[in-house]
Order: sequence, then C-alpha cells, then structure tokens
Amino acid sequence: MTTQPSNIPGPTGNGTEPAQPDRRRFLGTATLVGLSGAGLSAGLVACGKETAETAGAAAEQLSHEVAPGQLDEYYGMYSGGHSGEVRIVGVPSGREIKRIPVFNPDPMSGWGQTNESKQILGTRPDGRVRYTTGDTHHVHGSYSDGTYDGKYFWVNDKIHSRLARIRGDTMECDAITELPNVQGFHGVFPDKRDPVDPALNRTSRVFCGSEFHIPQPNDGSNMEDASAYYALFTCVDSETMRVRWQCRVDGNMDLVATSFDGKLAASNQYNTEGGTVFAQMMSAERDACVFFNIERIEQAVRDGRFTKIKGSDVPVVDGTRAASADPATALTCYVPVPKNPHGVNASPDGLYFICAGKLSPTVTVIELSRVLDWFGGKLADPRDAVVAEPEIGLGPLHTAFDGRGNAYTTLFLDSQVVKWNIAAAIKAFGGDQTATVVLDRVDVHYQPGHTNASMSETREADGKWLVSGNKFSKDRYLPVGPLHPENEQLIDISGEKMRLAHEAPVWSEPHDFIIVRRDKVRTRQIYDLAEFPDATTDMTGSKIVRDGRRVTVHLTSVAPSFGLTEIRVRQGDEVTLILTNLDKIEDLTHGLAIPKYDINFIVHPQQTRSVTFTADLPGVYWYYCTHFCHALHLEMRGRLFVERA
Ligand code: K7E
Ligand code: CUA
Ligand code: CA
Repeated sequence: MTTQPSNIPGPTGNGTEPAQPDRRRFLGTATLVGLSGAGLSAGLVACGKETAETAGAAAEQLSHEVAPGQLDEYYGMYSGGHSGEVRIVGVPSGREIKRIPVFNPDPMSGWGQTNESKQILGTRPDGRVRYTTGDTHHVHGSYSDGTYDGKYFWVNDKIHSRLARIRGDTMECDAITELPNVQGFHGVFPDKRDPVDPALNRTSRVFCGSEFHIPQPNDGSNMEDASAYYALFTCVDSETMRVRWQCRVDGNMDLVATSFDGKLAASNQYNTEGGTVFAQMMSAERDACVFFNIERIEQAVRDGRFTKIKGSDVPVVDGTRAASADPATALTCYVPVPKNPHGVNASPDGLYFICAGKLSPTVTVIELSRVLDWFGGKLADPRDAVVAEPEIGLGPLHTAFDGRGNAYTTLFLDSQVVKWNIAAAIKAFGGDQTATVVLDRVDVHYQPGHTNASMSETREADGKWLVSGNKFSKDRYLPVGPLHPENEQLIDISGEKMRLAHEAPVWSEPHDFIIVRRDKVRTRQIYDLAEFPDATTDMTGSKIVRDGRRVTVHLTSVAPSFGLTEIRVRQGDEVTLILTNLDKIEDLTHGLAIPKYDINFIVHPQQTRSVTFTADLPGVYWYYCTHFCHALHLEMRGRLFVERA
C-alpha cells in the first residue's frame, strides 16, 4: 500500500448510503486515494451505523452454527497472502482447521527443514532454502466434469512467480514450479477440462497470469527501455508441473478465468498502457480482458511457431495485438473493458466471464460464445462480446455466483456486497428500461476484496453461503496492537435478500478462497510407507551406517519411543537422519527436535522424513519428540553423542 495522507476526504463512505454510481461514471483521484489503502481511514472512521444484517430475514434461514462434535459442510481453501501459506477454514463455522506451509518455512512441521521439503522448495548451493518468502493470493482446485474433484489445489506466489500444488488427499504441498520469464505472477486458474482431448474431461493445465512486464531476457542487458518490456501468460501441466508454453501479450495480466469447455482462458488487464508508474497505468479510459484461444496456441506450439527467450527452454508464442490482428489466425482477443478492471470470474452456467470495474462503478459481462465468434470471423469488434455493463457501485473487485443466475460483487469503496441478476443486466444493456438489475446490497465490515460462494465457479454452484473477504476489521475484534486481523463475513444467500450471518477474524492476509463441498475432498490420515524408498519398515531396523565422514541414521518411532536411545557420531560428520514413523494410528504424529542444531520436524503415521546436518558441536544433545503423542511423550527422547574430533 502506498503512503497517502489519511485526511483526504474520499467519496468512500461505508455503504451506509446508497451508492449513486450515475454521478461518477469513472472515479477521480480522490477515490484512488481511497483505493490505495492509507486513505481508507477517512472512510473507516466515519462508519459505525447499524448494518443491514437483520434486513430481509426469511423464515427459512441457513444456520451457520456448527455444534460441538459436528463437522462443517464446506472446506474453505484460503490463501494466506504474504504469510506464504494456505489455510483451511471450515464453512460456515469460520473455524480455522489447518495451515498448510507452502512457500513459508515452518518450524512446527519442519517445512523448509526436511530434505523432502527442501527439494520441493529448492535450495541454494549452500543447502539453504532458496526463497523464504512467498505471497499467496489465489487458491483453485482441480476439476472433473466442471466441478471440483478434490485431487489438487494450486496457489500462486506473486513474489517469486512460483506455482505450488497441494495434494488433496494429504493437504500437503507436493510440488512447486518457478515460472521463467515473468514477475508478479498473480492470477491462476486450472482449465476445467482438457480442450484438445475431449475424452479427458478434467483439468490438465494450470494457467498463470503475470502482472509485471519486464525486459526479455531480464539479464541486465536492456533495463532502461520500458517500452520493450512485456508480460507472458504461462501454461503449466497439472500433473508434471512443467511449464508447457508461454504466450506474450501486450499490457499486463491480473486475475485468470477459464471456460467450462476448455476452449478459452482470460485475464483482466489493468495496465494495457504498459505504464511503469501509477499515473501512466490509469491514463487510458479502457483497458481489456485478454482471451487466449487454447487450441490455437497449442497448435502453434506443435507446429513450431514459437520463439524462445534466452536462458529458457519454454516455447513462447506471440499473442500481441499486432500478431492477433487477423481473427482467423489470432491466438488472443482483447475485449475492451472500462479502465483498470480487477478480477475476472466465470459464471457457473458456462456462458459469461465477468470483469469488475475497480475504477469504474461497473461490471462487464462478456459472452464467451461471442468471443469464439470473433475468433471465427463472425464478430467484427471484440467490444461487441460485451453483453452487459451495469453500474453497481464504487470499487467493484470480485464476483461470485449462486447458480440461479445471480452474481454477487464486492464493492471495495462502498464496503458492500451487491447482488445483481445477469439476465436482467443483459436486458438493460439491450435497452430494456424495466429490467431490475441490482436486487440487494449488504454492508460488510470493511472494504471487501474477494468474495466467493459455495461451489461458485463450478457447475454445482449451490447458492447457500457467500463469504466476503474484508481487508479491514477495524473495530470488530479486541484490539491487538497496530495490526488488526482481516474479517471474513459469512452471508446467507439462500433467500431473496442476503443476510449477514456470522464473522470470523483471519490473520493476515488472505486474498482469495474457494468454498468446496466436503464430499469433494477425500483426505487420508495415514501415509503409505511404499511412497518412501528410504523407509525403515520395522521397529528393529533402526541403525547407524557410516560411510567415511557421512553418517546415515535410520530411525523409527513408535509411541512412546524412538528406535534408538543413543546416536553416536564424530564432530564434523555429515549426518543424515531418516525418521520413519511406524505408528499406524490416525493422528499419531511424532516430532523430532535436536537442541542447538536447530532441528525440528514432524513425521505422520507411516511417513518417512529426513534431515541432514553437520555435527559441528561436540557434546550430548537430547533429541526428543516435540509433538504430543502419548502419556509418555515427555519420556520419548534419546541422546545424540557428538564425540570430539
Ligand atoms: Cu485476487 Cu487481492 Cu491478489 Cu483482488 S487480488 S482483492
Ligand atoms: Cu512422540 Cu510425542
Ligand atoms: Ca489502465
């Protein structure tokens, strides 16, 4: 966030007044100050009126209460922002159930410390983890038949442009790919089916949009001329996690959406200007939503119609405006939308992508069949793919769906969620004055970014719960120092009117989340030793193997003891300790810590994990179990003897 004086009055309000978008077709500088964050305080201070939470309470309300011993109906899969992690939050209870370390080394689990996690995270030549920071924004799940199949979840790292995959069965990260040639990797979405192989009715690619345009190659040889910078749209194979291809675009990319038929992916662009500073990035009245014709791009790659950027082996196809001038051969289609849009979301009926206006009080509805018409030479002007553009309020950012034809868009500046009807918006755009587009508004607290609804961007959108991810909680929770948590507010959208049902704080700083019906996720509680070639398969197998200065300790754990009570090494040895947890009981996880060697990690039932360290400190070090496992958990320890050299 930029630093701005906080006393500049912005037109921000908090949604306690009805929005009057007509007065402000596009937002001016004062509004931008509000958008930029610090200026929010002017608007935030002014709030405190009653909210609309009791309005329209219907007889049949959903209950958000989850009684003791009961399970939530949905998994909320949350990004964790620049904490670098992913969280699992129960919906509707708002209870945080798990944190999944992804880009963030984690002392509890040993993520970033075990050899296995280091291999996923990547290391520097000295063996340290390559990056210890990460910025996760968007979590999306793999699809089969247009809905979640629970196999994988993906999340982006905006800082280092990495894509991480989380196994749906163990909810642990199993792969990370660093995207070449890009910076500011922000939007991510898997395809919802394979467009080339119709028989493969499931995710096989993950699409990644990058915000920042950079010199190519970015090796210091050509830094000054920003007009030569460009950004790339990247396709990653969902199984191998290898980069398949990249597509060069004009402008930048932000969020990503994909069609249900697998034919199109798209990204909203707020910097078609190619600006390097704020003022340039908002100079044009219109930016774009750029569509990618997946079949054509992959055909171009197969035909060898690509180049490579020095230092990278990834095929790069040309999706610039100039290269896509002829619809018959174009790889991309740039649909103009009002200035600096944010967010693009796919409606669950498969018909539309919706871009939120951000600096325009509108949302833009783009009909996918018309984009395909443009590629087919049947639509002259890409702008004619826009079938509605209703004004809904100030600072629209993201849109969710109920599966009944309604959309729910967050208004950052108005601190509201707006319910509007897509069909009515299309009628109104066509000139029907009688169409009622906006159906309801609910105040949220405060300044919402993302929103999502239960199963929203799937064919099974069920229209029950909507969560508003509010960037500021301000006065909603006990003050805890300078930084407040964010505020996730739960809204019942099952009736005509929205009803604010519940709220829960979340620690900094989730952006997006998806709300997945619990039967879509099938986790396992016990690993399979067969996955681990280095496993010690029985309790008597613990041993110490020396090979010159290299010592391998094969250690088992069965509550409440390790397979060895003494480990003897010599000062200067390189020690690899491989711990296999032979317990087979659900939730019987052990930890292993070694004092002064800065080692701690956990091992789940029937799992093997290892650490490698140099035994440079002579003396006795009690290794002990850190994860409470048994009445004799405290007794679960042994001595590491490091003999003087
Ligand atoms: Cu999805 Cu926060 Cu990265 Cu919008 S972004 S708010
Ligand atoms: Cu094993 Cu605690
Ligand atoms: Ca712009």
